[in-house]
Amino acid sequence: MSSSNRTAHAGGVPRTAAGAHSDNLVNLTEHGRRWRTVTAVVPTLNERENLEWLLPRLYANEELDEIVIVDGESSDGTRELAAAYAQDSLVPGPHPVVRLISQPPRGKGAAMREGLAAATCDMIIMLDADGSMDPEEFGAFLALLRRGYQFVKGTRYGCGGGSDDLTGLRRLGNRALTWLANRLYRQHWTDLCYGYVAVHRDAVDLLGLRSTGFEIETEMCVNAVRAGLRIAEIASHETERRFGVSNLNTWRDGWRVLRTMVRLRFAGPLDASTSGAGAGAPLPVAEHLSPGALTASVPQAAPGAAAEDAPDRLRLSWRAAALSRTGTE
Ligand SMILES: Nc1nc2c(ncn2[C@@H]2O[C@H](COP(=O)(O)OP(=O)(O)O)[C@@H](O)[C@H]2O)c(=O)[nH]1
Ligand SMILES: [Mg+2]
Repeated sequence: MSSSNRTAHAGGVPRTAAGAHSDNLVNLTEHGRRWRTVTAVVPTLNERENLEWLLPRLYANEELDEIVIVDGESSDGTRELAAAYAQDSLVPGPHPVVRLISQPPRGKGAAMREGLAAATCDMIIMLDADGSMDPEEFGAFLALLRRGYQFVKGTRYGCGGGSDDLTGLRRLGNRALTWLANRLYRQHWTDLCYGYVAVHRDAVDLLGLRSTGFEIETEMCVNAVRAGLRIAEIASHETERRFGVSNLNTWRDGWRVLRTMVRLRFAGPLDASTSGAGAGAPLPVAEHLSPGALTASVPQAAPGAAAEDAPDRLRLSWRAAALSRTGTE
């Protein structure tokens, strides 16, 4: 593994890995002339109460152009709430376009792959629906993507990072798995199993993702190394899941993470020809939902975003109109 794959740690300020790829970083001044669009991908499995916290914040987030929600056939009203936002977003306005995809609950990895394949913007941010990851941190992730990194992973360790959610056992397991990943892939990561990640759309096609479960985060990280992507870590604070309980099983999913990182280390070069968010194990058939009979409605004034105060964002109006014209919703 060449040193050019070393991750740059960013507890607020990026540090290039031993100057290994600083030459490749984008000249920010020059880049500032290009407008790039952003998709948030959110997997949901019975997260209605959490979505009531998260969705208004995403909908009002000025960084976002598109929100892709991949729902695992939730039975608690998650789907209806997401569909209400998808419906509302068809009207051009100062908000992102919301797209809802439904698929059988085959695991977070399957949902993420579906969401990544559906995302249409230049940059993609992945976050959980449980309200543990704050959209206020988007700017920090995106700044590193704009700076030229292709894969930016959040870390709950180091200066500025933290977690109110990790149990002692999960903390210990994550430490051990991160240590092993660093040995196997010659990295300096501080956090392996954290799903707050941002990636350039073009790089998604190089990751060759095949996971269906929680090991997807590990697969993304190690395949980013195998694909030779420029990787950075950024400090992030994970709060407790707001409602409900985690779907993760510490022992079962820890084992899957371990197996994945070891298998991929000795799997030879990553075959880009079979790469792509939809590559690998077949995905269950997903339904791209049109917002039909709705039993939920979008709050009129999303917190922190009074519609009349919102800036005129022509690009969003254009995008919403374009997507509705092509019948994507
Ligand atoms: N669509 C879909 N989402 C899932 C599935 N399993 C978990 N998720 C979502 O993945 C995210 C992470 O799951 P979570 O239970 O919070 O795991 P933790 O953060 O590791 O404790 C949450 O937004 C879940 O709703 C699934 O089978 N299908
Ligand atoms: Mg969570």
